[in-house]
Amino acid sequence: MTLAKTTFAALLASAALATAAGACEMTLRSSDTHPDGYPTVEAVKAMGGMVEERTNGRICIEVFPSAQLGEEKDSIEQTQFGVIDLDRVSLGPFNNIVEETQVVSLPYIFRSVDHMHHVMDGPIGDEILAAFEPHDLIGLAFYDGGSRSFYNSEKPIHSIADMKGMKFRVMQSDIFVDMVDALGANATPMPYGEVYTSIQTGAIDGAENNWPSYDTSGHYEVAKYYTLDQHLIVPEVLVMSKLTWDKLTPEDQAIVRQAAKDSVPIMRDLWEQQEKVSQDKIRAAGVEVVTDIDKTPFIEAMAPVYQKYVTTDKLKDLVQRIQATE
Ligand code: GTR
Repeated sequence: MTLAKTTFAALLASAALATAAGACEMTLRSSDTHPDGYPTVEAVKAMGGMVEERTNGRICIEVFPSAQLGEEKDSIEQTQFGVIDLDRVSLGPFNNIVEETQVVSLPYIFRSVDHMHHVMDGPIGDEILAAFEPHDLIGLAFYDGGSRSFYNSEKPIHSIADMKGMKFRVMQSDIFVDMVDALGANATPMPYGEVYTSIQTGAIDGAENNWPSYDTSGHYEVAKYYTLDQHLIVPEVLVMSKLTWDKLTPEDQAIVRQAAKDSVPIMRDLWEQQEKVSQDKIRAAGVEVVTDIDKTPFIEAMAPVYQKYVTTDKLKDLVQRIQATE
């Protein structure tokens, strides 16, 4: 942990030096919905440090946090068009674009974050990264998004029965709409940036997310009941516009790809620290956290979602291989 922090600081320092020297021939603009300091934002900055160092300052990365370049669905389109060069996004908003991402966005597909790492760090992860290319995107690396659970402003949820009729925001993906329907609640897909106000005004009762997002979005201020049903472990991805990629020499492409891979352990280390910090902050703020939840009925309720989405032989095979991964 100390090593990663030291490396990270050194990378940022070398990036600052290269930038100060004004040597960047190409500056890649990278989008993230999260604020400065969030693990994904800092990981892409660290990647930028590596890219600058390894290209002798020719290629730089500038991270635009807090959805400055747009909400995720729009930022994906902008990246496909080459307006944005790099985009760090959850796989959720890709579900309606890149079919293979649906499988790793299914509720309870991963048994744990470790299981998700084993799958995404292996051949299945490589296949999914490659699946972006026909959609004008280059999949570079997977990041973490912890596990997502429901929170709301109304009451503590102890069972599926408690969810009946409640309104939850989900990411803009059909799978998550069906997931919430299967739990007897109503789903409203909407951009992340609209969730706080929508809970505050009562347009929705709540949403679902991991500890760091629940914290940094401020949603815990308006939705004070969090139930750790952990229905989703959705990996996150860093993609590059294929238009930008094609402007790079093969050598520079290799540098960018390797730097993205090298930013993953930094991201995981920062993530582990942030999860603890966010959890402590949220509990200290008086949020009621329900931990004694029986997940079995939640898992069983997902059968129709699997039936609806896992239809082709390709997707069935992917699900089987994920389940068979230790
Ligand atoms: C976060 C994720 C973001 C975004 C957000 C959301 O956990 O890191 O990329 O997808 O959730 O719910 O929109």
